[in-house]
Amino acid sequence: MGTEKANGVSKHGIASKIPAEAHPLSEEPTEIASNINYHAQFSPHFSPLKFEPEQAFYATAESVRDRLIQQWNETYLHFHEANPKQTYYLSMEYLQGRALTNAVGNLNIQDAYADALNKLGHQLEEVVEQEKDAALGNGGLGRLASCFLDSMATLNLPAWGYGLRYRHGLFKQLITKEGQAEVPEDWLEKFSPWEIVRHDVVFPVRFFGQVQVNPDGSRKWVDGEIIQALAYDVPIPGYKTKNTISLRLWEAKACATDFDLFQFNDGQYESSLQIHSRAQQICAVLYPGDATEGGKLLRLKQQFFLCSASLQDIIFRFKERKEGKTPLQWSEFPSKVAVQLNDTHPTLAIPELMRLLMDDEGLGWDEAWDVTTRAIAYTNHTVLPEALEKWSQSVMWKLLPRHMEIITEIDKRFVELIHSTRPDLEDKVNSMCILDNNPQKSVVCMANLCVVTSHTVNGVAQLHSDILTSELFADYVSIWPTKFQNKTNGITPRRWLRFCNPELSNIITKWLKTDEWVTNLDLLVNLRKFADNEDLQAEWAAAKMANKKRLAQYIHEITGVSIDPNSLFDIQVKRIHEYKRQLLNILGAIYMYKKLKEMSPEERSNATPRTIMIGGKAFATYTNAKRIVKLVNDVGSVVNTDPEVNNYLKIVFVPNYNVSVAEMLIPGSELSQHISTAGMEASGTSNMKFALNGCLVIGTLDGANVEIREEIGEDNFFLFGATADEVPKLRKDRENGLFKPDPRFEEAKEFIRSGAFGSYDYNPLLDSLEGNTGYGRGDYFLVGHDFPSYMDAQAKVDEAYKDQKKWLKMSILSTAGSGKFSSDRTIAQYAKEIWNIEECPDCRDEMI
Ligand code: B1N
Repeated sequence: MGTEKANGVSKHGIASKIPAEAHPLSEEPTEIASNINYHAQFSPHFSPLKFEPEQAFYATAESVRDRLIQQWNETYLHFHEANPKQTYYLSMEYLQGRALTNAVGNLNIQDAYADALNKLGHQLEEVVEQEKDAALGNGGLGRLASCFLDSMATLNLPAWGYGLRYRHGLFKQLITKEGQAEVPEDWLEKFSPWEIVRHDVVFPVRFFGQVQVNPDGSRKWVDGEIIQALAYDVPIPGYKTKNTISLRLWEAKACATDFDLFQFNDGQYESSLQIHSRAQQICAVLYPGDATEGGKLLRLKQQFFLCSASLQDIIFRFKERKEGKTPLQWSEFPSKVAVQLNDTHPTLAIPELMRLLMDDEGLGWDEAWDVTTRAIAYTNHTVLPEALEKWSQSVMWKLLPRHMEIITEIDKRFVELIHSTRPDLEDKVNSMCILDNNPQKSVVCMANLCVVTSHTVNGVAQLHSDILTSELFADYVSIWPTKFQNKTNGITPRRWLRFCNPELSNIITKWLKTDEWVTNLDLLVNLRKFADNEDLQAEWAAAKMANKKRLAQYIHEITGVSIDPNSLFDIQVKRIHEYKRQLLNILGAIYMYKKLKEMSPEERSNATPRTIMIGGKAFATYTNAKRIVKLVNDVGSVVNTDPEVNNYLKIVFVPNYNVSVAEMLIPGSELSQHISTAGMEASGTSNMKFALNGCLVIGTLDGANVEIREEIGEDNFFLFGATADEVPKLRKDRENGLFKPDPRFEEAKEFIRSGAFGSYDYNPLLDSLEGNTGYGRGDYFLVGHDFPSYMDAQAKVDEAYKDQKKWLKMSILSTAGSGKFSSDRTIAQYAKEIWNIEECPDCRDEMI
């Protein structure tokens, strides 16, 4: 920043490396306080008579935002001049959560802002609580995108995110007597202080219309309806670096000239504004319900809107940076641009790039295909068949006729390639090609389009990537053996340890004698040698206890349930889904409850007291998931008010699980459950967050659990359940009536049937565990098979917890072994092995 230039830059114009800590902030807290005051007075959102925590939040955020904008502008200019190859991450989801703690933490100005707020009569901790979560995502996939942005910025990479500016993010979950209720979320109710509207960045996005064939044979997409994409930029600061990148979110707007003044003056108010209303629908909600045809069309429009606006912007920038320099060579595009597709949701980037290159820029097919295939890469996040996107061909022809021509041509050429080079794959063509022309279906298989086009396809954990290459995409591997990679997911250590758990962070810094672990998480391994040290263990236990108390207070405020900070805090938080098996957790809890009831008071006094917390949202139309939410709540109501056992067991449903709630729960956790049916959870990322915070994991060999167990040591992981290779045979056995349920499993189900938890009809849920065939029936998720080994593993947990010294050692080893799971490692691998981009720090002056 300007004030540091004089002492930060040597006479060669190269930055002298001033340690960031040496210059936390040039201004005095009084200067900052007056800046916050300035915003409180001159950003006229509130009455000047009030300066309550909410106003203090907005004024503080605006003050911090000014700094971000300055760095962000400088970063943009720097990239513009240096013109390095840049990555564009396309994602329909970002789960950013709150931004203030992260911003002041990354800029290393938290102490100065805390002091300044003090002078104004406020506490930073209280002020940050005023911020609403930006929840523009559903779960792991969206949160991963947000962690990636933090790492891209921190690693000084030239990289940007593109997404949509949903007016309403993920719904808010209320728990009523009937179970989950959804209410709309409203993060923009007042406004977001972090976004900058860019009236100078607007692109037209067309829908519907037809293809016009020109006399020279070239084609053009015409007519239909044009909606404007308007950019909102959210600056993303790196940790202790000046590099501040952009998350560009598109909003849909009608053109001002589309307003039919004649109709309006004629009294036809609604029809005169129709196009405005259609534009507003596009970004109205994250994931519009897709049960209806209208809902499906809207989701497809959203996807195309993101892809078209982003690619026009990328091409604009490619041209802008070339201006006045060498002549434009499209073959150079892939050496300046890497596009990463976050799952298949932005697949339409493929035909849209082809269209822009051919129809607008005049490239031939071969040239356009060469550019597209060298620029685009695809990450797969799931092997669940219902999540593999397939779009109706007829809907696509209507909405995107030119793109369907292009997809048809890609498909035709791919089929020809197989015919001409791989006759051995002839019988696989139908499952490998892009257009499924089976008249009953007639769909476009988006994953196949991604695999055929992308230069690289990756899975998100080793086991998942192995399943991709040996099963889902096995046939493509034989054509393109080097196309497939693994990139094990990661999480940002800033948000998920340094900022959410300052108590533990300070201990780590003290024992490692450095805070470099925040950007080099592998250093945590050096904690191993202190794992038996009693002083460290005592400090570790005290930090955990402080976090547990804070969590207990939160749970009491939110649910009215008192929980004992001396009990084992056992947490499972994630989207509610049958494959994630919250049902296994609650059945286990029911079994524990029943056994506790049957014990004598004497026997009971030997039990390990446990508080089981379960949280997560069920998709609004996913009936069985909602039944699970209801069951957990009903079981909790009975257990928590049962005076015979409630000193030994509490069961709490944590409502409205989101990023901010996670930041409270994870530091206070001791055991966390990652218990999906093996082979079904692509990676999981909360498993990494819990392990990093010294929480032990009970889990199956699924997703990233496999690697977590490898890293932290098998003695420090409570393993149970079938392996992924065993699953198909176990399902077959079940179909053939060969499954013999464990009596404990039968007992737990019977207890629910007996009405012990109320009169709600749980039979449909219990029935999903019975019978012998079918997805969603016949215990497809193998809850029954894994139940006995799960209960055995839980018994080991109870035993281990009794030996606190041993437990603390395991906890320390868990943190020590989590270095691999930094998203800095993941992003560095993407940068080197997929994107071929390099760090590009702005060395002209130092940030701090
Ligand atoms: O992506 C995460 C993984 O850690 C999880 O294991 C995986 O389940 C998750 C359709 C998805 N896969 N697919 C989705 C999200 C939204 C949607 O509309 C699918 N989410 C995942 C990060 O790799």
